[in-house]
Amino acid sequence: MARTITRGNTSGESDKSTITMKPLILYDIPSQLPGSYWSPNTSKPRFVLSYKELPFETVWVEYPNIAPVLKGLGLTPKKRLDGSDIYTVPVLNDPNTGALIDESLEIAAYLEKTYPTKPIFPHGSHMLIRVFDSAYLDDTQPIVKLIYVRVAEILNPVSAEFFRRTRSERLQLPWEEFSPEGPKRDKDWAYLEQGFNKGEALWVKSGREWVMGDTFSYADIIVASRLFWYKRVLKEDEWARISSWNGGRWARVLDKVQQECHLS
Ligand SMILES: N[C@@H](CCC(=O)N[C@@H](CS)C(=O)NCC(=O)O)C(=O)O
Repeated sequence: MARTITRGNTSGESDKSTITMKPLILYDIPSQLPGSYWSPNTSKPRFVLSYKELPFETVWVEYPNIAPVLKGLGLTPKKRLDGSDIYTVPVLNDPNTGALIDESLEIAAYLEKTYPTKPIFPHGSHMLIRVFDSAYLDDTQPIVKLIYVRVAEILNPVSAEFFRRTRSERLQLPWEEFSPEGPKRDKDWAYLEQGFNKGEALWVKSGREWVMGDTFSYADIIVASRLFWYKRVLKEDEWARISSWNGGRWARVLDKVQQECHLS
């Protein structure tokens, strides 16, 4: 039956359209930022849904509620390296098919298979993009501690407390020592800049617009989701620092992906 739904977007504007499918449901973590969403992992399915022009709604879940809510949905936990259980978002529920999926990459694969219009794994690139997805995380690790500090600053208090405590436990490091201003933080910035320089070298070699050359794909969403995270949670001067690298490449890359996905 046709129904009028409000399409999920981040600009705060509502785009009413009459469509014949039920909105998909994306589980995400809220923040105090305008538009709320900030997480790199949950922004990936958000980019995909928006790119494919699929209607969706968000269920906001604070950090301490992620495990009970996902358990309640019937999902099984994943295992951390130490063998303990962990539940994570994003999770996507598609009421049109009954599917319930976690892991951003599996959500992307599901959406591609179920809603193939506007492909995100074009030209048979599914397997290559899976490899790209796991390779992409490596260069950014040291700076993640500064990002965590910034994340705690934008979360709602109930999530911020949980986030600080659990990250401190997982990294076995007192929160105050995550990213003290000074030589340690400077070193992490230098490492991050090196990582971006490597990315720049690849981009220059390719000389093309997107990771796959002239064709937009999920690989661009992977790149953009991390940039988006930095832009959202870092202080203005910190994002300005990243934007100034490589002739302003990174702010441009993020802008272009956001435009392509109609997502601000
Ligand atoms: N590999 C997962 C990672 C998801 C993930 O780490 N999600 C974080 C939020 S960005 C989470 O839910 N963490 C729960 C916790 O730390 O308790 C994916 O790509 O979906």
